[in-house]
This record gives sequence, C-alpha cells and structure tokens, in this order.
Amino acid sequence: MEAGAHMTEAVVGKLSKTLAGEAPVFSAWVGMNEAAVAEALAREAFDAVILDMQHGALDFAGASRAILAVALAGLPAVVRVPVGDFALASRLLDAGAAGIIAPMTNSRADAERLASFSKFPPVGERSWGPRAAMPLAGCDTHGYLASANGLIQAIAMIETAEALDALDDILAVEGVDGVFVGPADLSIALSRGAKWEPRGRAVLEAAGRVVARARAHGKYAGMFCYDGADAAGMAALGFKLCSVGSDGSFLRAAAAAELASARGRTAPGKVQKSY
Ligand code: 3PY
Ligand code: MG
Repeated sequence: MEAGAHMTEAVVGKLSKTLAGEAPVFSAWVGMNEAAVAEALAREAFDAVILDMQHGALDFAGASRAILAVALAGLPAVVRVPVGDFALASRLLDAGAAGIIAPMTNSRADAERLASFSKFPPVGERSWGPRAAMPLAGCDTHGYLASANGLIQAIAMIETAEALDALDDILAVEGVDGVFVGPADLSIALSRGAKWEPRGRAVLEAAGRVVARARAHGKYAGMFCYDGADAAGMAALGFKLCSVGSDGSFLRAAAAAELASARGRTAPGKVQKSY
C-alpha cells in the first residue's frame, strides 16, 4: 500500500461469495431516503442491504450515500432500480452497488438490456467510470475491469405472467446472474387484477418452478419476503436470496411490540404485510 493510501473493506465482492455458498442470503430492504437507516440495518447480521428505488423514496444522491454507509458497516448494497432505468443502474454500479435488481423483466430483450448495462464487454456494454466502486471492490483499475463482471450481480425480477412464460429465455441470458420473484405483482398478474395474494397458491406454484428452472440454468432465485418466518420458509423452498423485512415494517413491528408492552398488553403479532 502506498503511503497515504487507505484501505476500504472490499464489500462489493462479498455478495457474489455468499451467493456462491450453501447458506441462504438474507437481506434487509430499505425504502427510506436516509443513509443512516440503511447503515443501522447494515449493523445487524444481514448478508446484504437492498435499496429500493422503484417503490422506495430513495433518489440517486440518497442511494449513493446509503451504499457508502452500508459499506461502512461492512456489507454490500444491491439496488432495485425503477422499471427500465438502466442508465441509472450503471451509475449505481459506479457508486459501488454490488448488484442491480431490475423489476418487470418480461422478456429476453429486457434481460439483455439489464446485462448490457451491468456488465463490461464482451458480456455487455457497461460504460467505464467506477469511481466509488473500485475501492469498495478492493481493486485497482485493471483488477476491477478483470473482476467486475463476476462480482456484480445482475438480477431480473419475475413478476408477471409474461415473465413466467419467458423464464428460460431470461435465465439463458449471459450476464443475468439470478432472478428475483416479486410475489405481490405476480399475484395481481396471475389473477388478472383480482387479488393481492403474495403467498397464494398461484404464486407458490410459480415459485417452485422459478427455483427449479434457475437451478437448471446454474443460477439462483430470490424472493421478496415479508418477515423472518416468511424468509425462512422461502429459503427452505430453495430461494437463495431473501429479503427479511423492510425498514418500514421493522420500525412498525418494533414500535407496536414496545407500545403493547408499555400498556401491559401482549404484542399485537404481525403488522399488516405490505409493500
Ligand atoms: C412485488 O412483490 O411485486 C415486489 O416487487 C416486491 O417489492
Ligand atoms: Mg413488484
């Protein structure tokens, strides 16, 4: 190390390592545009923190700060971008995101766009500029170019009937590392708008198929989960990457439990599953 240079913990590559291991990867889910919230959750023993720019309140500056705050606590951050916003995905990778989750990936073409903006040639066409990413990956320029495609996780969300039909095509795209089920949208799509039923039969049947097809392609499947018990159940079904709850749901659950305790009542159980 040169005099004056400071080492930063190489958090970016941690995610690809844990995903390659045997154990499920459990992530916090953050929608608040406040780096301290992401950092507070990263201080718990999660494997990663997912920052949500599709339905959460995070903007680019907030997500960039949250990525650094999460890294400070020693964890990789993954960002869910708004639908089709792949230019933003590249900027977030430059800012040190360890992975991108692309919602509503419905076709091979959608999956190819995700890979194209997330991976350098020859796999994709990611443009060079990893200003915060290099130190967070623990690499110099050459090391980053050589390793980034393997470190960065490009994750396609499966949450429509169209995506289920195109599942094998999406999984076959080089540069797509895994898929992630959005059970709320999937339940709405499969019931043609009649039901929000993320743990209904239609979603669970599709879930089994997603896990099996991902494995057949040598890739992994993830699932949006609502709480710890739900995440344990989905991990037992073979989902490798599971959210465990969101900043909002953690806050409300803890507040409800403590308030019940203060009033001498038993905890009200779960807050309503949402998101
Ligand atoms: C879904 O369930 O549709 C999601 O995208 C999770 O936030
Ligand atoms: Mg969704």
